Amino acid sequence: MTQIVAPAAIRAAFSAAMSCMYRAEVPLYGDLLEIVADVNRRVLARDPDLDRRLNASGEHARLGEERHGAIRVGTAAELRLLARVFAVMGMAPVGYYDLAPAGIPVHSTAFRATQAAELAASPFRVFTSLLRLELIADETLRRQAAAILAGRRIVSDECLALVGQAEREGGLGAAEAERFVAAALETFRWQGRAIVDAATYEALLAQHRLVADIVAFPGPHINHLTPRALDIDAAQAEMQRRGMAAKVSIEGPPRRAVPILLRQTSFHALSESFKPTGGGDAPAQHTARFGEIEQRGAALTPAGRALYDRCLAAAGDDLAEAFSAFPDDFETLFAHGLTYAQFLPTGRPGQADTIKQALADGLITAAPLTYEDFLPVSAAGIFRSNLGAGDTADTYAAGGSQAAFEDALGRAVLDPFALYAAAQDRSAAEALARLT
Ligand code: OOG
Ligand code: NI
Repeated sequence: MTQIVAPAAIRAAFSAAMSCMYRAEVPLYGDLLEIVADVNRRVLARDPDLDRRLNASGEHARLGEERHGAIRVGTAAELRLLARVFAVMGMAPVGYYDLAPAGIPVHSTAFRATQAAELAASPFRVFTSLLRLELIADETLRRQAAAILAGRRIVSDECLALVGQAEREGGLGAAEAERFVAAALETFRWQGRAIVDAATYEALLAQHRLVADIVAFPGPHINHLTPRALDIDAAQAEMQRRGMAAKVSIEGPPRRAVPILLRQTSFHALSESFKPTGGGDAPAQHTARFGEIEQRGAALTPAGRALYDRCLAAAGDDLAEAFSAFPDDFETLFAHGLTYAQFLPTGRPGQADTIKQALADGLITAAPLTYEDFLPVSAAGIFRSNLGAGDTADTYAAGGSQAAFEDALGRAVLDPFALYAAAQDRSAAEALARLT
């Protein structure tokens, strides 16, 4: 019996392979990695408390490797296939995001690890969107798009065989895991060629840039890979100093003493040449891929999220002003039930039966639990920054539905709030157990 490789190790290897590939495809991504590593070094040097906390939670070690990617698929069958590929790496679909209100004809989930120890080992996440073909207005084009999608194979036979083997045998041995990473990587590579002719590409583009991006190519090329910065304002300033075409504003909450949820900024799509089928034509240009950085803060409870949504809705020009109603010290945030927490022993000897008592006695400290997911409003902004001007369609009246998405996926998505609550409970039990 060969030794099974831990899914976390396969996930980490895949994340590293993706990073290497994207760096070669989009060299500016390499600059982003440099900027973020530099900013993170400086932040940790000036903030020893944060340095200690990230060490205790296991996030320090993962920081340099931390990134999320984004892909888009065309059919339910493709979505299910990728769910199986991600499952080999210990990644499950978490959350549901409807982009229709923002005029983007997709709905989405995020594949990621779900347990604290798994996230510490490799937090790699992939925001995965499913095209809603029914939103293509032109019926002839809709049918044509469906036929094109039905004819493509986004996962190689070798990869599929390894997925089957992992499912049957409960995992992969070292040699198979290595072959799996290499084979799975190919699904997300930009191949520089379309599977349609130039006229069809233009027709799809005229429908919606995203429709062309999803339907016209051999597979779900990775469209960005995002490193995690500990100070996104500093990273953004450095991007601008280097003359990168960074977006002016940062998506998400304002800068705060206790960062919450997720702040993101991106730089514009690059134009890349590709070959349409049919030959003869000069290479065409497609803008699909871009760069993004993010800063992750505290995960919010449903009450915290509701307050966040109210603040965001109320925000006019002054985001900081709109968020003045949101407490900004962790003790208050946690006491008011707005954020989840993780519990870290302080090192003082003592005994306690409950977390409350341990906190009161100073045996344990509460610290923010990091948000591991995405934000639909920010995601819409990220999608849009990637579409040319004039592509910003009105909202689609037909909103998506989680039930329809889950039907396509063939399973339910996991509830992020339940995962955070479970992580908090587990952290409490572990911290108490370590006291004695
Ligand atoms: C995904 C956009 C969403 C994020 O960070 O919110 C996203 C896409 O453009 O395919 O990646
Ligand atoms: Ni992103």
